[in-house]
Amino acid sequence: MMAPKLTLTAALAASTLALGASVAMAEKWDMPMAYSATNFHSEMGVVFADKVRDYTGGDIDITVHPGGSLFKGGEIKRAVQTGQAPIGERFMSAHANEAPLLGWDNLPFVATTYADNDKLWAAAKDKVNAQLSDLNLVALYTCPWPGQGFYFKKAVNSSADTQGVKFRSYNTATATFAEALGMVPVQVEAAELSQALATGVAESFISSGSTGYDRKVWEHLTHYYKVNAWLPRNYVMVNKGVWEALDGDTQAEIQKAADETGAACSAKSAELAGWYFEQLAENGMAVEDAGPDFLAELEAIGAKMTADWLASTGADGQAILDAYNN
Ligand code: PCA
Repeated sequence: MMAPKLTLTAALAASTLALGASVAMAEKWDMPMAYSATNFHSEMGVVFADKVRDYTGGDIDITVHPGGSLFKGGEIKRAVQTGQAPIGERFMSAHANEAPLLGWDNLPFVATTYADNDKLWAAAKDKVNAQLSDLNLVALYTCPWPGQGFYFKKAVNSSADTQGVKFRSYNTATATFAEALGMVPVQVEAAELSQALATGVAESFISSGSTGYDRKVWEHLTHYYKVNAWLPRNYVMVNKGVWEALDGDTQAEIQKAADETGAACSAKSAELAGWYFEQLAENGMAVEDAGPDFLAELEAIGAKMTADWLASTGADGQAILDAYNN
């Protein structure tokens, strides 16, 4: 009677081991994203998840949660830092209040084309990654929004027209910009933007044509000025501990998925930029270049903002701009 019992115990132990091993192999990762499901950033998040599943042979199974549905935009970075979520996506310069270097892509009129934005990222990347590492994060890929311009519910020719206007900001830099124009900033997530415009909490904002289109802002606003002040980036970040616990092959497979998705996302952004303007115009908005007086004021404010950023980032910020300008 001893032999069968031993065999049974051994068989049980073996199947438990096998079960344990397969559970450990297929890791399920929830990935909170801040912007709407139909936005290209979110669609590319799904492309990334599919590639990761494919390249890792199903070992890493990512579920995308767009629109701030799992964590609100403003909570995603902390969720990933603390490991509440292993991976997530967020607007990088939203974190510049905590780490000024992360505002590298929010410098007005410094890099206003996709090619220049790429060049600036190449100059900033190592320092930004070091900063993210200090925050317990690893960036897998970044992806630019189209150029940023101003939305209003009236024609605006200069700061004489912007005094006292309630302005939706998306980070500290845009709040500073608004204040310099005499506006009154309030920070609102893109996911809550339509509501803020509908209730009069905000009556102006700076963003791409993409977010204006996503949020159907023609229901509340009338004018878009294509200032093209900067092309800010979203980034997909993973918790550093989670990343370092992966074996090298799995890291390489995920990074390959990330590199391909980042390139495809950037190309998609460039491809859609003009199309968004057409949609705003078709829905009745005046889509125009900023007039010379307004533009001159924006450039003067922008130069001061870049100087402030350099003051807050010291030698690192200067090294990024020097590398970019060379
Ligand atoms: N859309 C995002 C960030 C930049 C952009 O174009 C937003 O307005 O929140």
